[in-house]
Amino acid sequence: KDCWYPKHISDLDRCNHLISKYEPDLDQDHPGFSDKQYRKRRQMVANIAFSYTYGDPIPRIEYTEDEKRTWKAVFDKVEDLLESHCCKQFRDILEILKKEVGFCSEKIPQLEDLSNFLKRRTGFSLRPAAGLLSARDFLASLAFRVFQCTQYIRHHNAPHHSPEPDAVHELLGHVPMLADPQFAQFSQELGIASIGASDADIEKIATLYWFTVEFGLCKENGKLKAYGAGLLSSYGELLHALSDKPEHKPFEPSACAVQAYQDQDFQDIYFVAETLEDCQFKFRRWVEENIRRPYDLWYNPFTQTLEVL
Ligand code: H2B
Ligand code: FE
Repeated sequence: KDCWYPKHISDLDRCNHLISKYEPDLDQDHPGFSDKQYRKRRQMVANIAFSYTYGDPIPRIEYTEDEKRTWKAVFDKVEDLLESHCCKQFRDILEILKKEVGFCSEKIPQLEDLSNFLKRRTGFSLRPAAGLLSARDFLASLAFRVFQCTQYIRHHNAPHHSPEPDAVHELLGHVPMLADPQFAQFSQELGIASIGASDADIEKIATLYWFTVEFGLCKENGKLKAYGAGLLSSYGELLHALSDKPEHKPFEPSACAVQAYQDQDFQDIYFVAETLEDCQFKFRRWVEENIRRPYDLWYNPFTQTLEVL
């Protein structure tokens, strides 16, 4: 049977299905569970995402002192590891973000400003998301070069770990990488591969996303570096990932797509790409050989529409 998928970028207004997992209202282990004020704030920020529709400017948030301290704590720590642990693409774009958008540890950047930055760099844009989205909705948005981005900040009692995505992770980890043209193309291809895919194939593409975009490592002059956003926004896991504690496997899509993983703690396994280009080419070949669809899709950037060929 044919399943619905977004055809035009504005159809992403319907791609906002949340997965209820690790939310402060529901999970007793969440650091914000017993903090009424935090939960109220989360609700307020979530409402911005719920009422957002395509084309709106993203409302600005006045972040609290607690939230700003959390951002600074993570930003400063990651910056200490920038040269030794982070890939060149990330390092270069962080410089540009500092110059052009005033990216710094002292203030939390606004989604609207970063979205405008990305539009000029790679045509990516951001739209606010209320929390963890279903893999299908999240991946579909990437096909339109749209990144669904949370806007709330993790609880200040646990600045260095968040079980759910938050704005620190998205803005520090994902946004710089999406400003790299080749990485932006790879991200969109992950998205296009997911359109109309079976649930089983979505699972595989989400797993590939996990071990690349979230937790990918690559080589640089013979040394390991991180390019995954889950690492680039976490001092602790950056250290862990490049240490000799976890297992490092060469990136190979067919093995990676079925690798079991958990989202509670540091990963035990990381996949290492020769280069980001190599990762993209291997993924592209894997899609051609493994994802079967009765039609071919092309994204028309002039009309921002997915067209059946
Ligand atoms: N939702 C949100 N809001 N941010 C993410 O980074 C995210 C998501 N990642 N949903 C997705 C799931 C990813 O883990 C894969 C595609 O399942
Ligand atoms: Fe992420």
